[in-house]
Amino acid sequence: MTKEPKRYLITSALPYANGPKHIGHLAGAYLPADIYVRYLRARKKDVVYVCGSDEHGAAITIQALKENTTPREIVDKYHALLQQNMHDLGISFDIYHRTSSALHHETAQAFFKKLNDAGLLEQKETEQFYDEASNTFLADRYITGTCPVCSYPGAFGDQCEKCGTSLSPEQLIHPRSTISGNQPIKKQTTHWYLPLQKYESFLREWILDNHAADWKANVLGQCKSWLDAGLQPRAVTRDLDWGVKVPVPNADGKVLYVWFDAPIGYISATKQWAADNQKDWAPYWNDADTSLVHFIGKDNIVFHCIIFPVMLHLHGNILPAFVPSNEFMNLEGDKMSTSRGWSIEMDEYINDFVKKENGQTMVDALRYYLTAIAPETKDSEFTWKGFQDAVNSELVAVLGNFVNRTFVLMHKLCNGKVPKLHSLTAEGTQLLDQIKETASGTGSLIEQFKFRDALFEVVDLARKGNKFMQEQEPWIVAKQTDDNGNILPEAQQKIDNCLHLCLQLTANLAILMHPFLPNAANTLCHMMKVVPRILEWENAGRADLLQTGYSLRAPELLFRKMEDAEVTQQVEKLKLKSAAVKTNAIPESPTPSPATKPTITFDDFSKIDLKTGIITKAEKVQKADKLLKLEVDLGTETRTIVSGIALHHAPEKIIGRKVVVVTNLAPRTMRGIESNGMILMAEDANGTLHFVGADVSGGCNVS
Ligand code: B3M
Ligand code: ZN
Repeated sequence: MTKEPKRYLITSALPYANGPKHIGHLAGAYLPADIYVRYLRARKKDVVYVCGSDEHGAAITIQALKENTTPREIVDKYHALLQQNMHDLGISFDIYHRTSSALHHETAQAFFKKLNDAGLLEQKETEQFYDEASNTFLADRYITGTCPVCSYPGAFGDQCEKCGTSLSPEQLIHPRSTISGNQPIKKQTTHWYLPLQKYESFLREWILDNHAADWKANVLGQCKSWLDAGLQPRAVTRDLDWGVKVPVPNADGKVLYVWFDAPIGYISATKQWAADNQKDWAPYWNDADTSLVHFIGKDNIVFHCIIFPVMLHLHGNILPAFVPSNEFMNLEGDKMSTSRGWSIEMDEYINDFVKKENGQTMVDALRYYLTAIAPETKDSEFTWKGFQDAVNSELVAVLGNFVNRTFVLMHKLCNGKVPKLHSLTAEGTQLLDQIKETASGTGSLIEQFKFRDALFEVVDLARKGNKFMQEQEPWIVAKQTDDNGNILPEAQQKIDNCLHLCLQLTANLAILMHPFLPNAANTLCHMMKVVPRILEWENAGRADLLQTGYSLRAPELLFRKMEDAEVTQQVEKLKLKSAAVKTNAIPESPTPSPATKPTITFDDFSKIDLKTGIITKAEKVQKADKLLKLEVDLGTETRTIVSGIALHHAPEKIIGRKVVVVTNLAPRTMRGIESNGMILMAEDANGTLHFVGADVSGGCNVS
């Protein structure tokens, strides 16, 4: 056993304040950290949990361009939203800070200056892509092009979001400016670099030798492939005006690279927390007896395991003890993506399930399912049906049911008081042993970051409780009565024994479920009329948590069933949302080379029903800039089709136009209009849409 550290500093990746975040983010970096932190607090450890909004970088400035506003407005708006969402879902940060704060700017500048003054950074002049139309150097998301690895046409200058490969702008095929869509030129500029290649052996020893046994395989694997590929000097500054100014003379127009300043945000958040709570922040970052743990998603591994550790090492700070990164969570068969509309935003979930019901049961339901399917070792998948099954057949049918039966029977058969334990049978002893085992097992799994398994242990304990109750069947025993209908003393003793143990088990469940399901645990405390102090972990495993004779409240609803209709409604909503994004989307930048799709068979092709048609009517759809409502004559019938071509074709100019129509696509409703077909269009390099024509009358089959 390794010695327990003196204190813990837990971080969750700072989300970009450029839009709402989805439940995949929640499952990846926030919920597991929250479970871990709640557990450590229950063990009365010295623990600080920091997070905050990442408010710099191209993610922010490009969103400002899109929303036609300033970066400041963007970060103010989304910082508030994210902070509220996290709070609503029970993520218990000790501080949720922001990187636009003065304290952060000072902290990040001092960090940079210390490295620079010590000669640990290198300054280099290089040629970089430049957009003449907007007078901007193009790095990161300011430049897009085709991914050299997977041919995705919308890859960014720092990463392809399709295949996850890290890129540099030079690697993009057909690079274009995100701002103007133009082809960039090259221009000289000076930047500061972190010479990562000098620290390869330091990293190898620290990660691959020291942590080979206690870090997760997915994290070690990524680190190893970065190291094996050979590390390169990494630019830590950018030519931008939004960000932390580079703190050296004559560096106007230069800011720190967002991935240089953002992780320092963990330090500035700790400083702010300490200032707010009259504490000293320094030992959390400088004392080797601190366990620093970064919870992140897998796309952030290189920053937290390679780059930031080198920065910390050079700056004289401690290194992370663990980086329990998760893989990704997919949604209903596809990658979760806010921009493609294929996502459940935290905000949406809160509006649909939490605010509406004015209760917390659905917060815990989400926390439960996300933990049960957490992508701890490989990608996992959220489905609404799976969510319903987990809630109905585990939370409601096992946990909720056990607690409810126990309370109902205790009120009915024991006067609403904790009955006495008269004697302990073999089954009773076994149950108490199971409680103890679960208590230590759950704790040790949490310590190993195996939250899924830990949660299964807790539910399994409730399952054992149900089994015990089923075998003891106090409701049958209660039928042994005298002539006046009073339960016989011997029978009553049996009932008392059973319910006493079930109540002690319930109290234990409250402790064990608390890190995962804090609301349900608090409701249980209320029902048991105990103060939340009972939830301290050292109490787990005890058989005397509730005093004999103590009167308890009536059972309350811990979890509610999910109806089939809710599942259908949510799946439908998801499809509509992504369809709306598709129709409204204008290409972010012109697509230079169309992506090649995989080969299909003739059978695949012949499933598509293509017919020629003639546009007979065309009008704009109200409040939808990009949509036209068309009537298309297909010879034997006329169809209404909604088409996203309004930016390219005036309605009055396309009457009489001959088109090719996919006629057997499932109908789709857009802006309240049912669209029954799709018109084939060709997109040129500038993103303009042209009709794919056929010079014949309407109604001919196309094959
Ligand atoms: N904002 C990237 C992300 O949201 C970034 C994390 C920063 S952690 C220091 O994926
Ligand atoms: Zn790619």
